[in-house]
Amino acid sequence: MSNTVFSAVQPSGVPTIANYVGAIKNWVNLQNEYDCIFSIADLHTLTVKQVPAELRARTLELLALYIACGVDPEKCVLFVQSHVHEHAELTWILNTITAVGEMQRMTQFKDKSLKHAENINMGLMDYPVLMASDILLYNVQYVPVGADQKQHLEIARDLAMRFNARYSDTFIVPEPIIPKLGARVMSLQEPSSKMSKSDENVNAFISMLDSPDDIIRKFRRAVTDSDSVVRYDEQEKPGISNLMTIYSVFTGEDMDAIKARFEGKGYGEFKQQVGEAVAEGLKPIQDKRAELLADKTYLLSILKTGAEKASSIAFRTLRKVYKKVGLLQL
Ligand code: ATP
Ligand code: LTN
Repeated sequence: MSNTVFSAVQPSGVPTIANYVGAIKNWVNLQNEYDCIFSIADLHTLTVKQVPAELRARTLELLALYIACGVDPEKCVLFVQSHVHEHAELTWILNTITAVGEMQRMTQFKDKSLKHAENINMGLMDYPVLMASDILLYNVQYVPVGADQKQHLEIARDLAMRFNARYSDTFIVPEPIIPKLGARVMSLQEPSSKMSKSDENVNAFISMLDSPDDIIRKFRRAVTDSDSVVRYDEQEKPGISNLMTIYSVFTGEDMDAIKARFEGKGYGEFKQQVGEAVAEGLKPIQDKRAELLADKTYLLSILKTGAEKASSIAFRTLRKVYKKVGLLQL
């Protein structure tokens, strides 16, 4: 049993509170108990068209955000996926045991193919195999992610088992850690779909960089039902339930306490309070991020150390894999 945790976020836009609540915030809680490796999945973002200079800038900005959220570079390995070439190499090997059909059935592939119909590239279809390689290279036991990544984790597990069965025991079969609260933060404008940083409607998400005024305004405009009782009910009241979840994550109050607090107060007051709690929670993160970004040398030094540590593990795993599949070693 390994004690290692791995996760990553793509530098594909400005992260939202959904990425924070569903992923990054939970990493912080794991770093004291586990050997944690957190990556910036830049290769994954290339599956959708990017502006090169922006991608480069966002990569460093995402590192600053990780640290500003409380991910400690002294405790965790932090690195950029493309700095460790073994990710792409293991992907090639795992591709040879992956069926085209199972990739075509992936929910994210189907969604993104509809959204980017002009650019349905091989990488988009192969996305889950690259993600499996990220995880399997590091002999990882746990992968903390939001609920939307569960299907990709299943693929990583299947590929680990398939490889082990075909070539003898090599990979640990990883398990997802999906938070009880906030695993699927919903859009503020359409509570039936997930909050996503690439939504065209900026009112649908709260970015980690939104100003207090924007945050409060977006929550005030959030789509809810026409009732006026603050009560958790995902089926009947998806909008309010989503706001309660966000409020709960940011204040630590449970659903019963929230319901009692807003008894008889109406939605206007509730939405205002959610906005204020989120704005207050994000302020120190935003300040810290700005401070970190002023020192690029420091950020790059973290990535250099991270790449070295990650490479030494990845190198050993890939060498073992190459040997098992029959590639001649020098
Ligand atoms: P994109 O819109 O570009 O596809 P995204 O917002 O879905 O991006 P990712 O970079 O794909 O974000 O995901 C980073 C992490 O955030 C993953 O662990 C993912 O599960 C989590 N996450 C993404 N969206 C949500 C959400 N709505 N609720 C909870 N967690 C989420
Ligand atoms: N596909 C993930 C990001 C990601 C990831 C990983 C998460 C890339 N590689 C490995 C966990 C483990 C996403 O959230 N979109």
